[in-house]
Formats: sequence, structure tokens, C-alpha cells
Amino acid sequence: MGSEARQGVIDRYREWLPVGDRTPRVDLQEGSTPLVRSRNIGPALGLSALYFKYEGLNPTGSFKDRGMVVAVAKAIEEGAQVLVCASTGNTSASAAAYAASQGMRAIVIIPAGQISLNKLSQALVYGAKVVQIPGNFDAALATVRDLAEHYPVALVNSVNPYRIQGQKTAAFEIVDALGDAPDYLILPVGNAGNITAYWKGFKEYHAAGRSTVLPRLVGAQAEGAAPIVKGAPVAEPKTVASAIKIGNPASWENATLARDESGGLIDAVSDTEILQAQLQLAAAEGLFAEPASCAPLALLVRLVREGRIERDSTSVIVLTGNGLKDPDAALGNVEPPVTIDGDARALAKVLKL
Ligand code: AN7
Repeated sequence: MGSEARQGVIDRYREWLPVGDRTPRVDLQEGSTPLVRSRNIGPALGLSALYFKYEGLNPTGSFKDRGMVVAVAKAIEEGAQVLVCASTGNTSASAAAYAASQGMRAIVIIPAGQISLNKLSQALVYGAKVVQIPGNFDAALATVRDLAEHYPVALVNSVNPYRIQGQKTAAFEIVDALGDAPDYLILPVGNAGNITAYWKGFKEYHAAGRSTVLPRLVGAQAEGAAPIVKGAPVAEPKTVASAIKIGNPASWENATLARDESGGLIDAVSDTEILQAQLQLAAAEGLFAEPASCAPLALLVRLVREGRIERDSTSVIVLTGNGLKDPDAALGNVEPPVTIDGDARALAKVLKL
């Protein structure tokens, strides 16, 4: 061990967060994720600087942990004993883990049959009560909002402002790592909490003189679940990127504010583009991200080709969730393992060595 133990989000950015002496020390060493410089995709596109913020390395495998740690600490400070959330998967895994670490009860409501087995297994193994309901994420969120209004449970979806507070620390880390804000920050948009949080974080650091510029925020939605791009809710969202299969984002207005104030854009990519980007990212960079996290790469490729992102600019793509979370779709696009029963000679023959 080095002399400094790694700090979680609350300790690392304490003075930027609404925490005090009475806030319990919740910490799974979330945050401080790598900002990996692109070795191949950026140069192939002619980009001078492309980075990936590898949020899949958080304790439960997604960026949700940054906000969850603050939401749970504040819930405990305010006397809550039960956490509740609706989820497309990652929020439920994160809520379940932080509840477990604090000896609290977690209840997660998920759209039946629509979240990946790996995310579901996380919530179950961490000990949450998992309830499936018919319909999609939007219906699940409406149900838990109603529950939290009438019963003594703390709602930890990103409509909880402490979630946004915690998630803004990812913007701080990017500025701390690069020495300034990038020109473009590109991320997936589902319920739109994260784009809201990044914009808040970049603005706060800029106001405090930590950066000289503000980035343009570029949001990627999936074509079949693109309410913000279309300008109207989508009743039956459809996409392979189940994490962002959301038809009526709770933070819609904040997302359009972030887009417009920053001079950015929100656009949609197809499932085919998403899956291509996922394989490209893994094969060309050695980074495995879940489908939702690859929508921004698909969008970046298009924007660079169309000349809408300048080649001498600095871009950061947020890889919001680990590829191990949801490998099924990717497995459909790779060669299955070969089986042989033989010696090294037989193996060499198969391998064409
Ligand atoms: C990997 O877990 O909504 O736009 O319930 O898991 O802040 O909603 C997950 C969202 C992007 C979208 N990437 O972020 C949930 C949930 C991944 C995600 C998003 C999610 P927001």
C-alpha cells in the first residue's frame, strides 16, 4: 500500500459536496476511475486527443456509484432505513451494494424481463428485495415516486438531488486529469441525470477557476428510445442498449438546458451502430463497455466524419458501464470458441501457426 489510502468520492471532493460532520462515512472507494487515452480509434479518425472515462471500473461496475454513495450517506443522515429505486439495472446494483455496506434494506423495482441477468444477479446477491413490474422503466419510476411520497422510504433514483451532486465529481476528475475541461464530453442519455450532473460539475469547477473553458456536451440516445431527440415521449422504447431504454426521462429539461447552455447537441444512433462501436472499442482499445456506453462512440464517429467535431479538438467519451454487465448482444457478433480434442500439433493446425 502507498502512504495514502484511496479515497471514495465523498472524501476526495468533500468541500464540493453537501456533506458535513453528521454525514456518515459511506465509502466503497468509488470514483477515481481511469481516463484512458485512445491509442487507435482517435488516431484512425484523425483526432488529436480522444479519451475514455472508464466508469465501468467503479465498485459495482457503473458510474451510478458516484451518486449513490452521496444519496445513501444523506439518506442515513436524514434518518432513513429503507432505500428504494426503479432501475434498468445499474442503479439497482449500486443501491443494493451501498445498502448492504450500511446494513440497510434496499428495494428495487425493475421492468419485468428487461434487465440483464448480470445486473439482476448483482442486486440479488447484494441482498436487495427485487420486485418486477410489467411495463418499462418509466412505469417503474412512476411507481417508486408514488411509494416514496406515501411511505417512509428514501428514493435514490437520479431525481434525488444528492445523486446529481455525487455524479458531478466525474467532471471534476476529468478536469483534474487533463488540467482543463475538454472541448467535447460525449455520453449516453437515458433518464438524463448524468448529463445534468456533468454540466453542473463543469460549471462549478469553471466558476472556481479550475478550468479555463467549458465543454460542449454531446448526448447519445438510441434511435428506438430517443424522446429528447424527437421532442416527445416514446411510449414503447426499444433498443438493445437496455440501460437507456427510457421513453420519458425524469431530467429531460435539465438535459436540454445542458445541451443548449453548452452549445452541444443530443442525437440518436441505431442499435447496429451501437453494437459495431462496442466491438470496435473492445478490439481496438482493449476496453469493454456495455451497449449503452458505446452509443457515444457511435455518435462521435459520425460527427467527426461530418466535420461537426474538429480534428484538433479534445474529446472525452464516458464509458458509463462495464461490458461484463450485459455481454449477450456482443456475443452474438463474435466468433464462438473453437473446441478441439488433440495435442499441440492439432492446436497449431487449427490456429494456422
Ligand atoms: C450504463 O440503472 O437508468 O441519463 O436505472 O446504466 O443518467 O439515466 C441507468 C442509466 C447510461 C443513462 N449508461 O444515464 C438505471 C439507469 C448506463 C446506464 C445510463 C444508464 P442517465
